[in-house]
Amino acid sequence: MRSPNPRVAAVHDLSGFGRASLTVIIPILSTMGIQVCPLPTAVLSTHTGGFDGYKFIDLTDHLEEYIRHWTSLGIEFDCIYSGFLGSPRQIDIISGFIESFRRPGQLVVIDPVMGDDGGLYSAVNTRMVHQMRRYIGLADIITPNYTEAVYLLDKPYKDSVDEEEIKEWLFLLTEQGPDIAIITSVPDCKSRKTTSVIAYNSGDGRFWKVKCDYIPAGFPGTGDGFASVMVGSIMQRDSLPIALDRAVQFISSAIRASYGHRYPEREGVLLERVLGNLKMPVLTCTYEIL
Ligand code: PXL
Repeated sequence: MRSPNPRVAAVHDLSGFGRASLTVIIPILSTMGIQVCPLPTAVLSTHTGGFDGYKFIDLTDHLEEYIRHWTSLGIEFDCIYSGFLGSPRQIDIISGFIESFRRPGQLVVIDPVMGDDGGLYSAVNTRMVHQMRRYIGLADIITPNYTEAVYLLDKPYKDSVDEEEIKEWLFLLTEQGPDIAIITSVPDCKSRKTTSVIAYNSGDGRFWKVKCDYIPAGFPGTGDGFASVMVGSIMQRDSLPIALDRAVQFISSAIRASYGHRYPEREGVLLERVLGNLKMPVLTCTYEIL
């Protein structure tokens, strides 16, 4: 007999300060009624976006034993959700984990966390980018931001991009294996005031778009928040466009709740103030079909 709540294996780092990765993912998914089982890839004193001298404890050498224990217990997961990985070797180890813990009806979501604003995070190197291109083939859903999509597809980074070009990129990403590709923070070529999330489901050939108001702030961890709401929403059996709307609306509300206060952006959004929104139904949807 299994406990009734959906269960997710969350393969991410734990950053002690700054609201990113597991400190964002666990509260969001727990609020959405999902049991989170962390498989920590690294422990950091802070995330790497804006703090100098952070302590980085790489857990690569411990992962296989950790996974062996889970195997011996026969634990089953309804979803495997992978994000920031601490070394290129972890990609091989976690690929093996996904293959051996696969079960029918399970969802595999890979957020290929590598960078933002045109560059790679300081803990990510080009070897990881190359491995990531292969790794995303194991996923049902991938959620790169615009910068990560550029790196995955080896495209030049531009400040704005045509919608038709993004559709082509999404198609190319799904050709690498995932059924659904979602690109976040897509800059709008017509307006500096909006960005978009654009998604493609290769199963039915449909493209979806949700526009977001652009707020001139760069809070780290919002990509983790977006992907977590997507995971929670899909596990609650929402459709793809509804899940996109819920995730965009949640992150927008978190940014708006934070932006009016004056504190360092590197501390992330004031998640604690908006978590309750996840309990409410989506009343207005803004998604478009492209
Ligand atoms: O939010 C993505 C992320 C995850 N993990 C670590 C990070 C970042 C972004 O900066 O530094 C350690």
